[in-house]
Amino acid sequence: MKKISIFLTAFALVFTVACKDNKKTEEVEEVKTVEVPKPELKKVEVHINSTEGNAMVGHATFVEKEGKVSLNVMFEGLTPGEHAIHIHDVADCSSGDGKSAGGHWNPTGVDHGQWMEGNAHHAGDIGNFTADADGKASLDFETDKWCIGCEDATKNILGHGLIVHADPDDFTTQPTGNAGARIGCGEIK
Ligand SMILES: [Cu+2]
Ligand SMILES: [Zn+2]
Repeated sequence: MKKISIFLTAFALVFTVACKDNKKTEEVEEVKTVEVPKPELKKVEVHINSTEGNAMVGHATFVEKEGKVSLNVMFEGLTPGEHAIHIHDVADCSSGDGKSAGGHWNPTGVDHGQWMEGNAHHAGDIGNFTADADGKASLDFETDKWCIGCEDATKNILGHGLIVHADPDDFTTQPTGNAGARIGCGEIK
């Protein structure tokens, strides 16, 4: 009788261990099936360098959130007063005068103008901002007409250039807004 009970106890032990092993295997498999989605890049930082003969610098941050892109820019070294800022066609600041960035980013082929509801304007017509007596300025802008890296070429800001001008945009002169020289240039990429 004693022999049998020892045998049973041993059997029971082996069975318990086997059960535990099964459980462990199942747990590991469950963890494996959990997929962690890789977050898409929805933020772009752009350094704005001065063009030849100018001394301004700027730092722009584009962030896409819930279908809207917000833009914040901090500027230094400007002449006090109003300046235009646009997104131009090409992310290329290699020429000394900023002209390598091309004309205004205009993916839908419309007139230049002031960015407001119901008014024709280029996708890059951000507008004007004002530098203070110390030559500093900041700009905040938000729109649902841009995206960062999406498939829609009429909305995607990547691959374009950010241009700061010597003068303000008059919102009427075609196709530039008569904003004068290009004093700063940044590549959005
Ligand atoms: Cu411009
Ligand atoms: Zn324009």
